[in-house]
Amino acid sequence: MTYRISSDFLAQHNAREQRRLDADYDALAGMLQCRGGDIEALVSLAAGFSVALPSWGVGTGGTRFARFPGKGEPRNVFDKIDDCGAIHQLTRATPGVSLHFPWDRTTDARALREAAQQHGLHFDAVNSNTFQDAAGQEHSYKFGSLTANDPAVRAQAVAHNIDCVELGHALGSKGLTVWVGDGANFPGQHNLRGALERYLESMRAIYAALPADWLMYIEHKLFEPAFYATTIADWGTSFACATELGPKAKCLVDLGHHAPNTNIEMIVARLAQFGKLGGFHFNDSKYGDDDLDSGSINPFQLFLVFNELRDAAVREGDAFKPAYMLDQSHNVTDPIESLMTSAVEVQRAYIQAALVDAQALSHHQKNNDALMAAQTLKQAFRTDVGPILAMARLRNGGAIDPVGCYRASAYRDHKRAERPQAAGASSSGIV
Ligand SMILES: [Mn+2]
Repeated sequence: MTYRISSDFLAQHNAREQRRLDADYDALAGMLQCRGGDIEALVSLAAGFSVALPSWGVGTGGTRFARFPGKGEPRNVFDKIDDCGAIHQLTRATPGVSLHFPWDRTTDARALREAAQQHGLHFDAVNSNTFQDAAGQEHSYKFGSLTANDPAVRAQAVAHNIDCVELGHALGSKGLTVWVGDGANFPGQHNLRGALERYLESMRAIYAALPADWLMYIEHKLFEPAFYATTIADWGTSFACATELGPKAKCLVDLGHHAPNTNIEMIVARLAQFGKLGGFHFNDSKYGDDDLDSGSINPFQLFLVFNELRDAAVREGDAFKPAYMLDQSHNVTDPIESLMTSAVEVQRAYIQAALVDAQALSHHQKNNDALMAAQTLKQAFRTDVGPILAMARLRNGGAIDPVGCYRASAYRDHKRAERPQAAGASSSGIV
């Protein structure tokens, strides 16, 4: 039996934090009441929010220079599920796990499904991987996968994606996220139009294999590993491909996959307007695809994204359900602490956006009062909704202070003892 934080330990930790939370909560409730807000409604909203964990995120990440492994890292997908379980236990906001094949491949889907259920977890979208060569595969992806010139390489990449769908289906997943690094490093290396035509032909074959209730998420990224021309570089290409493929194909926005200073909230608004916003990979960045913790660099941008999602939800109603996933690489922190903090940051942006006075905003927009419109957003963004999030966690059986509770439990030390270093241990990656 592997170590788990006991419910008694969690309850004792919460008992020590309760007084401070109650004081903060009462103060915030009073403040919101003066503005005509209802804190209980916001707690319910927060309690219903969830963002999926990336299985690859619980291992220490790395850069192309080096990886500095942490102690007690997960050695296989079952260890990863245990760590995801601990994150969900304390945050109560991360019931979904997004797997990555072949890193998380298992021959016993039933055992994996049961392991997840024991932690109250389910499987979110699965991710295919044709940006590196798997051990023993016949053809190399050095010159592309779904867009490769060689039809045998394309066929292998298509077969891998269909294999991911079948594995995911056996695990109860409902979606496939496809990101390919395909592209060119030199002008002239690719026929730019021809590469996209081959991509679409490959994607049509994968699309045809999707179960009826599945979605396909097309993830774009500006550059890297292709440094001259990436085939699916931007949301426009992603949108065109999703439109070509059909209603089960949608666009996935990874916040780090744009040029610096790109207005991502506007991309979100466009995709939502035309029914193609499939979901998100949340992270933060300063320079490129940095995969830093969500909300750690530009929390205002995250808030503005959620402000557009709030607007879209009002317009589209219950049918509007984008998939929320984290996609980060943790190089200098304990991945469990980073993922807990990040899930809370995304949840925070969601609740801050819910605080926006939509009526006042609309009024200021109609009156061309730019200053007051901006102030309306800022007022919501500046509100410290921490006590709302903590109360939602507490009522859902989680921790008032997830990182504090995690550290006090010495979870990582237990795992260090349980998980002796094995060859080919933790798989993690940047996608
Ligand atoms: Mn991603």
